[in-house]
Amino acid sequence: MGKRVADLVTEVLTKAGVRRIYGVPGDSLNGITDSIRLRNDLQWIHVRHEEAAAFAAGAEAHLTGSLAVCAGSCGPGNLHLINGLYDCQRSRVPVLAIAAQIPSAELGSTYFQETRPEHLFAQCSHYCELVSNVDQMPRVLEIAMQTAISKRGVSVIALPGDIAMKEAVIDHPRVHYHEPASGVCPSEEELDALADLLNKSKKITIFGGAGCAGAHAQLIEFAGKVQAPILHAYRGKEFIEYDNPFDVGMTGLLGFSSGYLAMMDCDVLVMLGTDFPYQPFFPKDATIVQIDLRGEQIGRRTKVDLGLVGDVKTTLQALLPKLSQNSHQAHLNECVAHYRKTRKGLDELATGHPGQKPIHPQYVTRILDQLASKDAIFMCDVGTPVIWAARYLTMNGQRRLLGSFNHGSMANALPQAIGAQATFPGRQVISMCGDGGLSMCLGDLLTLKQHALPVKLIVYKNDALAFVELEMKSAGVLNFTTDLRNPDFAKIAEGAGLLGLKAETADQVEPAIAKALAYNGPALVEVSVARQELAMPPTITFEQAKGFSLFMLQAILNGRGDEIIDLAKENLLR
Ligand SMILES: Cc1cc2nc3c(=O)[nH]c(=O)nc-3n(C[C@H](O)[C@H](O)[C@H](O)COP(=O)(O)OP(=O)(O)OC[C@H]3O[C@@H](n4cnc5c(N)ncnc54)[C@H](O)[C@@H]3O)c2cc1C
Ligand SMILES: Cc1ncc(C[n+]2csc(CCOP(=O)(O)OP(=O)(O)O)c2C)c(N)n1
Repeated sequence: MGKRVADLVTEVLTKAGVRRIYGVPGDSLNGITDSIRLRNDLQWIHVRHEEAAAFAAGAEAHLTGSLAVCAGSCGPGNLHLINGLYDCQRSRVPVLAIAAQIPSAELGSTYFQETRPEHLFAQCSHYCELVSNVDQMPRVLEIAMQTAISKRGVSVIALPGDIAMKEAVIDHPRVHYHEPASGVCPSEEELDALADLLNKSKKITIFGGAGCAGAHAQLIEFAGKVQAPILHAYRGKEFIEYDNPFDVGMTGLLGFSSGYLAMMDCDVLVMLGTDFPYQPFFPKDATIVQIDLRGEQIGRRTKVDLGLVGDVKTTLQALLPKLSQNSHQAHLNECVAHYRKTRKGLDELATGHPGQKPIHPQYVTRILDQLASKDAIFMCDVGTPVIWAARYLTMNGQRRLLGSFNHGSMANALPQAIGAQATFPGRQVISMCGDGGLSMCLGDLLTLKQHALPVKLIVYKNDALAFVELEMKSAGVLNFTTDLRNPDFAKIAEGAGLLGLKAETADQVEPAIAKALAYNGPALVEVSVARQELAMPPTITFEQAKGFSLFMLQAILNGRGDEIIDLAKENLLR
């Protein structure tokens, strides 16, 4: 027998630069895993839950910009991929999922484990096709890969196990892949209109997002020319915040008041490559310009007065020569001064003294930030770790920061770390885990040991689903269903073959994190942090304030006044 379809799949993938596939095996995947066994240029990363495989592939794709691959066996095996693939699709990272399918002759008979991947994955992919005939290969695979790469998102091929084992008809790759590198620029007339607007405006604010990746120099030059403060949406933090004298932080519920002020108090807001989703944080009266690579993004979140299709770097390069130097500095100075004040206030919360318990999570993150290497890759779980990462991690152009920012799924940080560490074995990879988040994907601690991935996990143990508690409080709802009776995570880590450490008082934080970071292998540090640490939004609206007092009233009426006193102690009386 000549080359099998499965061998053709692995050959096409490796020729396109794919070096590993994350997944869990199963008989419908036997062709693929057997083909990997016969190669020495493709690694199988065996995770313990397929969702972790999809998150791991997403992290690899995010960090490298290149196609990454995950796989699941038929039915439940590939169903488990779905949540992670949603995350990849919403983060716009190129990922191919191989969803193995039941034997092709059984399709349509409600056979054992039968599902319809073409339907199931339709919403979280740009392309999803069943391979029902060997003649379709490698074309369907290549279309899937090309679509994931050029549309930046997920493609799925549903591959019946029997077809993977059949002899391939065409036995060689047909397409040479390269990363899209074309510059997209608005027309001359559009740039002139934008330059006219900016040249006659005094109070301009720039709101940048992940689309500013690779355009740092142009962004800084632009801000200097128009004398504008720069605030960022969360996914833009790693690309915008560093070496940036115009930085005024973030806006949104977990942003800073300085970001909020810069956004609300401008005449012209220039959105650059951001899809920041929260409408109430956009100004109502300002003239709004939006520049995005994808035309369909324009006007999605706010009214837009001038929408231009272009990539940030090319557009700014073409725009800059058309701009005159703005001589009005008051707005910029005011916003930057406000930012300094806000930053100082935030830094004052990041304190710890010997014997102090519970530990402030801000302090933990500050220490982590100080001890982590210059090119560390951080992941933060959805939960309060997103707040601490946004406020206390310092980016520098080399460090990276990943989360499930657009999809907002819990339990992302450990699986994303698997992908990051497998791809960059020599870099420090650090997961900031919630206790709820970690316990949701606990099985994949074992993957760290199995693949010798020296990931460092910092567990913010607050014995609660604390982020939900904050949401409940501001909505005026009493906390319920949010308690966690936690295990000893350090002992669990030890049992799984990791180094397990604990910090129960503030003075134990630094030595424990330092020891974990220096350890030559995977390590977990369980830190007992305050449960009631309030993460105040940048400005409290009347509705939120009302909700908070309502909560207090409810708590007191329900005989839980002690909780209010705790809240006050931890936040107001510090
Ligand atoms: C619990 C929780 C709370 C959160 N709270 C906040 C908050 O308070 N504040 C906040 O900011 N975020 C918050 N987030 C994150 C938020 O949900 C969004 O993920 C984030 O704001 C989006 O960031 P972004 O616009 O940079 O990235 P994206 O949403 O990825 O948008 C990037 C945009 O850039 C475009 N683009 C890509 N490449 C280019 C290019 N080369 N040139 C031009 N355009 C390009 C894309 O088409 C897209 O429109 C929170 C997330 C969670 C989970
Ligand atoms: C898969 C999933 N389930 C539920 C939620 C809703 N949710 C958002 S944050 C959160 C709590 C996270 O708790 P934990 O990981 O312990 O972090 P903490 O906020 O306590 O620091 C929950 C339940 C979600 N976003 N994703």
